[in-house]
Amino acid sequence: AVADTLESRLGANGVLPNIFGVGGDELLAKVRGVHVIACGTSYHAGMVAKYWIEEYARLPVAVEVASEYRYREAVVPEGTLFVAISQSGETADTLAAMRESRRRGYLGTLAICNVPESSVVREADLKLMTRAGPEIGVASTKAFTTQLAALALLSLQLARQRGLDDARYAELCAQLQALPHAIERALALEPQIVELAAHFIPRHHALFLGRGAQFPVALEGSLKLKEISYIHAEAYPAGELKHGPLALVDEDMPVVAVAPNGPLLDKLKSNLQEVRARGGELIVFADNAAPMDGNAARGHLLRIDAGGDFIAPAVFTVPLQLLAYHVAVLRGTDVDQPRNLAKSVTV
Ligand code: F1P
Repeated sequence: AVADTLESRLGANGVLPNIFGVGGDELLAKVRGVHVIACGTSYHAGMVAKYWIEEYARLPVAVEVASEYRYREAVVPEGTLFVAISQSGETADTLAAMRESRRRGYLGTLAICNVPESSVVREADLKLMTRAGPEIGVASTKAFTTQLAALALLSLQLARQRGLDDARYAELCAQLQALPHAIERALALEPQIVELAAHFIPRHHALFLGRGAQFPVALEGSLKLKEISYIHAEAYPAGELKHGPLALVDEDMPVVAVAPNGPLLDKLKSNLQEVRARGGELIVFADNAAPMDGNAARGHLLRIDAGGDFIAPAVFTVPLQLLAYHVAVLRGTDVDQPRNLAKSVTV
């Protein structure tokens, strides 16, 4: 699905022209800021995009759940692009937010969506379709990774227009080209993840930690666990631990951490140390290149080839999705049709 979403949109020299629709590149060139509006999993995809667009395109990005956005008087600076992300394109709050945005003076609207004939797509100025195919289950999985692929294309296009240097642009494009393979490698970790899933069976709660662009990935991992296994899970930026959640940590609390390589790794390791000191059971998904020696390696450590800093959030998502899936299978819940949830929330 991710390969399909990138196909015919990313060439050897970068993002291909007008993939957002006729006149799309011209409109994007005028963008001075971005508001992303979405619900659930799609909202988490938007949170990842905030890190990408702010870092590479140096544009301010606000991300908000659609159910709140439409009930407050948002300030819209000139040149702001409204981006709606929705798998179904029929989520009532997202659609209503997009309609509300029309009277708030945006530069234009962009829909990132999986269903071409949906209301959100029909009503948007620009569109970039994800090509996830039909989602069988209620909980979004490939919808999320394809949304990240689409948002990565948007981030690259904005970055290019905003003067990101050639070498970095080429390197980011190469990472994105390689994303489908990196996801395949992550999927191959399934046997190890089945073993890790067993640790959640007698448990009722779990904590997920991430930093930077991996914080939304931790949020998404915790949402998947809640949705399909009914285990209460919370996600925090790891630096927030000592501001409250650390009080929850004891030997009954599995703590899942996403540890990519990079400048935040040392900070994350000291956060993990705080968990360990309180007897929490650590399950760490760490990049192959991240030094996790000595104390850092204690607990359960699974190595992942993230394929680069840019695409790492999409790659780290996969083992967290697999973890939620296998915990749910072991608990005997219906992974495709979780209780109380609907695929498309249209009212
Ligand atoms: C938003 C969403 C999904 C979730 C569930 C309920 O849907 O929160 O992320 O998995 O299906 O709705 P959408 O706007 O992305 O279609």
